[in-house]
Amino acid sequence: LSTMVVPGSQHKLYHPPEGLQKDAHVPDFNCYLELYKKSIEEPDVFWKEVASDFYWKKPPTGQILQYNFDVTKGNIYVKCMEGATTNMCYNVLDRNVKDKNLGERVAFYWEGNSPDHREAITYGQLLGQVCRCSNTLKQMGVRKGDRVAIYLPMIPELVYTMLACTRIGAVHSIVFAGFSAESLCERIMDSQCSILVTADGVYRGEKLINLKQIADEALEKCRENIPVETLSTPCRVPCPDELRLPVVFPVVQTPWDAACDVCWEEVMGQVSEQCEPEWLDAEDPLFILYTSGSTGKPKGVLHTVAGYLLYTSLTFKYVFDHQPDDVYWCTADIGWITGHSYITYGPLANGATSVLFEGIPVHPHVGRFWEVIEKYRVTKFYTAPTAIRLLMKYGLDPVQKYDLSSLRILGTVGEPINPEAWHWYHEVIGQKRCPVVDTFWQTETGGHVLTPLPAATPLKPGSAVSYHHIYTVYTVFRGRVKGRVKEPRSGMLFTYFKKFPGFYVTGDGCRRDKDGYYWIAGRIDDMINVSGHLLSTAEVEASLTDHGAVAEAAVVSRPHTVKGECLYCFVTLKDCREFNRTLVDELKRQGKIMRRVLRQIARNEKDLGDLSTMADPKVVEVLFNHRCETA
Ligand code: 6R9
Repeated sequence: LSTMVVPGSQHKLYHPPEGLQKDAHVPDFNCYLELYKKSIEEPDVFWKEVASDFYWKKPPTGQILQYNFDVTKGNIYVKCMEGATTNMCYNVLDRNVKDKNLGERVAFYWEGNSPDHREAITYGQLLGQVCRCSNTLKQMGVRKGDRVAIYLPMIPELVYTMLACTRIGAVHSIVFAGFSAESLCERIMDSQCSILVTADGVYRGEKLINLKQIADEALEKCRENIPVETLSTPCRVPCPDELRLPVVFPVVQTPWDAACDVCWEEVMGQVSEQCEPEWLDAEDPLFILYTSGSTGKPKGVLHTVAGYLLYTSLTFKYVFDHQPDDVYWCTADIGWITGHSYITYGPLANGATSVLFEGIPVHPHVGRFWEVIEKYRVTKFYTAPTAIRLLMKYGLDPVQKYDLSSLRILGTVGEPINPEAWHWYHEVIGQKRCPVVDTFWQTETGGHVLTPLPAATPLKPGSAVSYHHIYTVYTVFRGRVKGRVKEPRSGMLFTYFKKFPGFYVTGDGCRRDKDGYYWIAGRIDDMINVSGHLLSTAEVEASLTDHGAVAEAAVVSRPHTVKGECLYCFVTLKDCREFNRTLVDELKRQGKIMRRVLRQIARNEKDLGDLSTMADPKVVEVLFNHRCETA
């Protein structure tokens, strides 16, 4: 890789390696400029070409892209491929298996939490499993437009279920399997899901998470929150049923309620491997995913079929310069947008072979990532700066044990990457051979917004993006104004246009240097990015003030060497309370009111089960002693 210092610039430029440029989709900067020009001057021609790779049951009736981003000119809208009908699942599976003859190609190398657990799933097998799951969901009454909550760890069944939803036109709402019962319930209620798909439990590293138990708690909360009469209207009831997964690995004995629990293995065995896809309108909903909102309530982001398909497939192909012999690995969890777009939809739409990883970077040892790269000969690797900073701490030894010579492109996402981490990633992991694509984007945008292209863009370490970037393939980025982009994007949401008419506001601040490179400076709203995950300060403040001792709370961010940012909380206490270690511990746990226990106290049920997560289990006895018998 050749490097040079731009006259007048303090930053070295890292140029794309020639070897990579040879067969790249966008082999050099001029080629990029041509694409860019075409996308701006002839957007319809540009997108028609992208769309021509996919199957449309009915072609679009009008222009491929129609939009208004200017609130002063009427309602904000974006329409992509209006009038067309299609199916996401058909495009990412059937098209690959039948039209492209890729049935035998591995879609996923699944690698479990333990290195001994692995499975290779071909496109053909994936299609079969997805059809079975589709038939199962249909048998359980799920119809087009219904919402299905998915609370699963990183196991193949997660991919089967999400694709099954898209096959039958149901809208999946995936909740990260690390969220609490409260969060799960809140999301189920908000999108009025009729079914919840979960697993018994999962080991994350050495820690066991009892998912089914948490799911049961969440459903109980949901049922408490809806009026009884609603309960009698079956299709409106959140989660009357539950589809349960088998014990994937022997974990725990889970409670079982035959009245509403359904066992995955039993039902999947009884249904056919064939299922006709439901043909949907291009603008029909595809999925809902919740992201933190600055008001404190999670925000449900809805993506629609055609725009999301075109955008994730195009960005995956160009940004990771996808080639047929690649083994691609994105370490995100599918519970986040990165996993939706760049583990499931983008890669599958390109017929890619990916690693699907259930584990964590430090289990059973701190070289696990590098071991997996060697094991599957990974060529493109996509992770978060927080993971890089964590693994940097362990030095070179854990890396040098493994052969990383298969790697060709590295990527990061989720938060700004500091130059120190960038250099370590580039030198130690990429062995100075691999460009680092630092991709800036959001749940709302569905796909990359600002990013270098690996064979076309010289890089500056720590600059989130380069001077020209994929987003400008069809938008104009006005860098002078903080975090604003102009013109539409497929897969884009319809909000955030109020502040600057005609512009989408990302909520991030950014600096543009004299060479035209953008440096994302972090959020300009009340959001904090901890380990690549956005938290709303309002939400944390609300949780703190829920505690009886707290009068007021204010939460701000503080830099953290591994997590990027961490929460720094100021609280003022009510007069009678004293600040001490116990209170601090309580506040850290705040937000988990154990309603299960309170309910049992109210009902005088003495067998309370596990109280180990309570701040002070002794309080239970006190509450029992003061129970009020009369209603
Ligand atoms: C994909 C994802 C979005 C927020 C975004 C910004 C931050 C993401 C970044 C980045 C600097 C990058 N962010 N990628 N900041 N450089 N390469 O993370 O979506 O969870 O919705 O978060 O993350 O602040 O606004 P999401």
